[in-house]
Amino acid sequence: MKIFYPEHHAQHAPAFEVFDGGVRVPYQETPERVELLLDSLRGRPWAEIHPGGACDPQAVLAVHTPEYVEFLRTAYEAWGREPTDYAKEGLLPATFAPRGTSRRPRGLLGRAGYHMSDLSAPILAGTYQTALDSAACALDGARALRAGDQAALALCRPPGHHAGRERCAGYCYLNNAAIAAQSLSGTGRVAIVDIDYHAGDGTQEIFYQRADVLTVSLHADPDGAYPYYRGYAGETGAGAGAGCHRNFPLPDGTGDRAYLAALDQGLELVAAHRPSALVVSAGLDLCAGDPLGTFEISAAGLRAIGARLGRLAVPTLFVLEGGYARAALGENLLALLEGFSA
Ligand code: SP5
Ligand code: ZN
Repeated sequence: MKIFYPEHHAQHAPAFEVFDGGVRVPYQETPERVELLLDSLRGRPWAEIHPGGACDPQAVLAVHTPEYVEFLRTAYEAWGREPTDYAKEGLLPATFAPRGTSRRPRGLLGRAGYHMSDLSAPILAGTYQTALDSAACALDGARALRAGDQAALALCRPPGHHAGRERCAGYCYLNNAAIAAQSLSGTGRVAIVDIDYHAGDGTQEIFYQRADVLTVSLHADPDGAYPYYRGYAGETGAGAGAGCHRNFPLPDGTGDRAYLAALDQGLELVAAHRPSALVVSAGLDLCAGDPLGTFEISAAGLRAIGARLGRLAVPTLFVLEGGYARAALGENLLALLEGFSA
């Protein structure tokens, strides 16, 4: 299996994020995550590890707006030129756009609050380039599928599934899985299955009106968990895409049995869609013990998830999303991939 990773991902390494209540905590989405995953893959006879290539800007613009990409590209430097009476870290606004506004402000902080929706996706010096490199890995994986590989893995960092068409959030800037799925949709129907603990709200938003890209997400019930505003069971697509999105909100404490039952329902929809490619938004934060999750999925559960995905017998691109339980990341990824290939 070809595995692509962004070689210089450590150039994006925010020092902190802000949790509810205003408490500044160490940033959870660390460079160490990808290093740990690479360590667990090295030495596996089936793992062909490659640094990712350069990003095709057109592939990014097929998913994100030019205004947003331009904002990501220029925001850090512009922030450096803003006068403040405190030392600057990354760009992180304190005011966010309300609904239904008439226009995007011209000033930097107004644009920042327009394109950001929480305090977990600051823009640092290396953020834009790293986000492009991360998306490039997903595109490299998509290319491997087009060339005939049955599976590929993109160890994307930063992750992507919370990034909307013109919005960063939840450690995500560019929606890697969506960019890969969009590129694969040029040659046939695509399905995205999102197993990250958090609802894939950005991916949902991007393909909500599309009939050719089916999106299915299993996640913590947004009534009580991040990202709160999307991921409800009643959201099933709109317009031409009516019926082409499905959410499976699951309660705290969800274990292997209940998870697999929901997954089986989701995968029935995938099979009925008859995709020519499958993209799996592979967050590992669904696993028991994850500091940001509340599910109790075991390594055996992950292996079973992988096996069910493999049974679809569709060329499959795994795209890393979340997963923060340092000690267990490697084991869990291997369980998912080995279950898939078994
Ligand atoms: C890609 C991804 O997994 N992004 C997730 C971003 C979640 N950000 C919200 C974190 C809320 C943390 N709440 C603390 C729970 C500690 N038990
Ligand atoms: Zn997550």
